Amino acid sequence: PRSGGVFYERYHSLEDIYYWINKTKQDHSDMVKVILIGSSSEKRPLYVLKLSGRRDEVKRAMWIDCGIHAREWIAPAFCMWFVNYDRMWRKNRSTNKDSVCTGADLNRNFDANWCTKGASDNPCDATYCGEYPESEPETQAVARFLRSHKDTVKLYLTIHSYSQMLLFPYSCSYDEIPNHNELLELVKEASAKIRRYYRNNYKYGPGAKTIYLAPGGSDDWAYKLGIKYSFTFELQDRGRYGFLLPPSFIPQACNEALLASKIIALHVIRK
Ligand code: ING
Ligand code: ZN
Repeated sequence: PRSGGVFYERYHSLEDIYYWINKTKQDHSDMVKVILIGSSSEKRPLYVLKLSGRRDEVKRAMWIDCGIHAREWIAPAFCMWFVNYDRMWRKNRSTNKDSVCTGADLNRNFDANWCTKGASDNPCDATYCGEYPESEPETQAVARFLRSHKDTVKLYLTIHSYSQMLLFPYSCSYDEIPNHNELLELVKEASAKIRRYYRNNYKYGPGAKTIYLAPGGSDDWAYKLGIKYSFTFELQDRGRYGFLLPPSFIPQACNEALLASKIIALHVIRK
């Protein structure tokens, strides 16, 4: 049981629903297609929203129509509710005051150029930065622990998926870190070894340039805390399965990350 916000708890005019269809298509262009299948007797367009997890490849489908009978208002409300129900959750589950939307993006909630370009201050967005830096209990727990162990922790790794990348600071700005070349050499070597041993390609480089500008991330924060070896690994794959990586891929994905971890850890030990 879930609510997508007040919008989904109301009945809407046809005009609003057309607007919503268009917005949904734009916000989720990888999963939602809009198909015009005809027009009503009053010449208004009839649309199908085609939802698919994996880019379009249709094997088995399910049809839902809502509102064949005009006075049954709850029916179209359900169709919108259904489309909005999204199991691909990213954020934590905190409740936001002044908003019905749930969660903050923990990887935008750290104190590293917090909530600047690349994060959102809207609680309904996937990259919502939270109310203030470390406003979230999960962020705070990690930050507190690392602060109290910052002299012993020499290497920080944070693991995400997907896209196959080995990243290092900064993501929160285009500035180069003082030991840029050293970290670049490390991820370059790791990427080359992964290619050789596992025949798989990993991109590498500073976050902002390699993936996108993203303030408030944990690796940038750890770096600024003084941990000079700080990395984000983006594991398999490159988009074929995306977040829904089949279990049969687990061994190779983990071995690739293990190889990269070893190379980096060995370097840190020898320093
Ligand atoms: N990617 C990261 C994200 O939080 C990132 C990219 C890396 C941001 C390092 C900030 C710092 O957007 C995923 N897949 O979550
Ligand atoms: Zn992530």
